[in-house]
Amino acid sequence: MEAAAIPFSDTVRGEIHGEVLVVTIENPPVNALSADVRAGLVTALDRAAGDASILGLVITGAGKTFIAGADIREFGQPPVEPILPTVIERIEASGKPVVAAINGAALGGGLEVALGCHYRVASPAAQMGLPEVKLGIVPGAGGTQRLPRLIGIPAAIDLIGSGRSVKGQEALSLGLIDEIVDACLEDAALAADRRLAGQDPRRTGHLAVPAADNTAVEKVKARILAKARGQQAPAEAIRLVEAAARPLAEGLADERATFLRLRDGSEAAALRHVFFAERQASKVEDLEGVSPRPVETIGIAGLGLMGSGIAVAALNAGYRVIGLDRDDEAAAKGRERILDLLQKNLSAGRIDQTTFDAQENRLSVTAADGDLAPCDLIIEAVFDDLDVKIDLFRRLDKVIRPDAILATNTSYLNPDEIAAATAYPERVLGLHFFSPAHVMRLLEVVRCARTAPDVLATGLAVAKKLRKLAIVTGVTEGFIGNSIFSAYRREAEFLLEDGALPHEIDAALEDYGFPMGLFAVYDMAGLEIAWARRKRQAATRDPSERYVEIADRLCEAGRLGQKTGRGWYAYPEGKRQVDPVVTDIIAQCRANKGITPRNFRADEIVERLLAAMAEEGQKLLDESVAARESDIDLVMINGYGFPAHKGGPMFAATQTPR
Ligand code: 3H9
Repeated sequence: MEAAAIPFSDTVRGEIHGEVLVVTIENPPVNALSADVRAGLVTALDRAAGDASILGLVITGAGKTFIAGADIREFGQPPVEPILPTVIERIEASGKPVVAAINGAALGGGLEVALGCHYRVASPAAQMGLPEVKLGIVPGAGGTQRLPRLIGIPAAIDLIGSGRSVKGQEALSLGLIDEIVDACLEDAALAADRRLAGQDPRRTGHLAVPAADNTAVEKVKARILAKARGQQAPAEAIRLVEAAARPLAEGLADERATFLRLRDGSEAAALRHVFFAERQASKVEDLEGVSPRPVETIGIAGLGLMGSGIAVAALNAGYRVIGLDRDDEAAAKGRERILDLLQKNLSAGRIDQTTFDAQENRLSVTAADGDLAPCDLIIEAVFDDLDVKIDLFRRLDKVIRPDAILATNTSYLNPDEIAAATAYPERVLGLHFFSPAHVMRLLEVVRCARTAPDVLATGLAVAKKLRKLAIVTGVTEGFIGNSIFSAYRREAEFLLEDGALPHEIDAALEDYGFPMGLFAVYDMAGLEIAWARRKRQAATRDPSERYVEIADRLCEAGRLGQKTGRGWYAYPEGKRQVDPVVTDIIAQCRANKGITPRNFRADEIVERLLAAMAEEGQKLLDESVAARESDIDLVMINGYGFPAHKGGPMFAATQTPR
């Protein structure tokens, strides 16, 4: 018999089903654990404890989320009672069984609530994890102490240290949940509650931490710490998990103190900025109420490295793909390259054979422009030359439907010029992918002067389906990312001339959190493309502007990077090493200009590079190329290795007194 809903707070309600109290959290959009939710849960527990007719409880979430965790917006504010650890202790201490019915994402504090429950049932697609390290914190409501009791120390270090989440089947094999339920989750939770009623509840916090194999612990620790690049939270999370075998109260107190300290620190502030920046980025001016055009088939012109990466991203997202290249042989090679990448996904277990077969069936290649006629969107990834691109767009203009969209993947050319050469410039936009396009998350979506709003909206909708982080940019040379990268590069070269050496600059950057210093990146990518560009630009360069010749001298000496065995560094046996020859070339260039070198501290190096980036960023904002500071931060973090835990160059500029 259905009972009327009992309100426990504005966001928590109960319903009595037989002798079980089903407690539902309804706090849209993601059931975050606001003060009202926490208060509602305590009221529900009080009600169950005081009502002899209630034998057990079920906790679940309304909508598609169980609980997304603590309310991140509350982090900057004074804590409001009851705090989450207290709520979870109350759940765990309940004499009546509490079952978590995990209907969707159970993340952070949400999973900690589930860990406090005595039994967990989950739907197969439910996403479970403790992603706190991604916010620069450790779990603060028992996660580091209860999870290892349930799944063991190595698996807990893996989940908490990486912040990755798992779905139903993996959660079941880890022992994180007790049951996966395909059909009615609530019925299964009610049944579990009835089974458990009257027994002493199995309290996670009272379980012994399973003995761990030391080698397994060290292996997973090394993996997590290598990725953490000096961030505090993963190391602290590991420390707390490793010490979980001590008395629960002691572990919880340590965890809470660590959580509070990290929450109020600079890394957490930066990562919170990134979290909200990502949500903000999808809100684009002038697009409210504009519907994207339907896209099912994507044409990709140019099946080189970039084009095949885009094709794989599109196939992964379920699109039909028609690849175009200049002749049958190039098209066949392109198809092979795409299939190779798909095969790698299959071998790595990222897709199964059925998906591989379906993707292969959705792919065709051609050398005839006319075969692109069925496409809803065509992305070109041909050689970055204006004439080549204009010629292609003019040809395509004639064969595709009038409502089909043309996107250019140019990095440096002016897409307005490409658009102007077509019959319908309003259907042209830029989709600037980063290589490898099936891996890199960033996508600059370029709004050209005449791009129609629904064309831009379509670009964004496709980006979302491709699971890319789309950042809208206006037209300027190099858009947001390469403009800022150029300023950064220029400043690094000024630093070289002024007295810093490549390895000193790289060490400062790597210490700051970049995965690789700038000069090491140059060597990896090869120096010749930029050299060719500099030679092309030489005639039009403003002679009054400071120009650093060191890179030219290196290239002239045949030092084109790692593939020639030497560049900014030497690479004996593949190992990066300072090369005195380079130091001499730099000294010579300084002497030619009469520059007396000075020493730079690492923090001075970083400060100068950050200032150059922030200044260029400000220019992009002033020119309305970028809509907001946080968009610039996201571009640099996701496309250029800027450390997320520093928040991006614009955020960092507001944090570091200069
Ligand atoms: C934690 O739990 C600490 C505890 O250990 C200790 C406590 C003592 N709070 O992502 P979406 C907003 S730390 C506040 O676009 P989706 C988001 O800003 C927390 N707001 O949806 C957006 O707002 P708007 C650990 C939040 O469907 C809207 O919800 N938990 C929170 O693509 C929709 O978000 C996490 O880190 C929050 N916790 O994905 C999980 N979460 O519309 C973070 C979201 O105004 N959340 N919002 O822009 C997620 O991963 C995704 O939101 C989720 C849904 C997968 C749940």
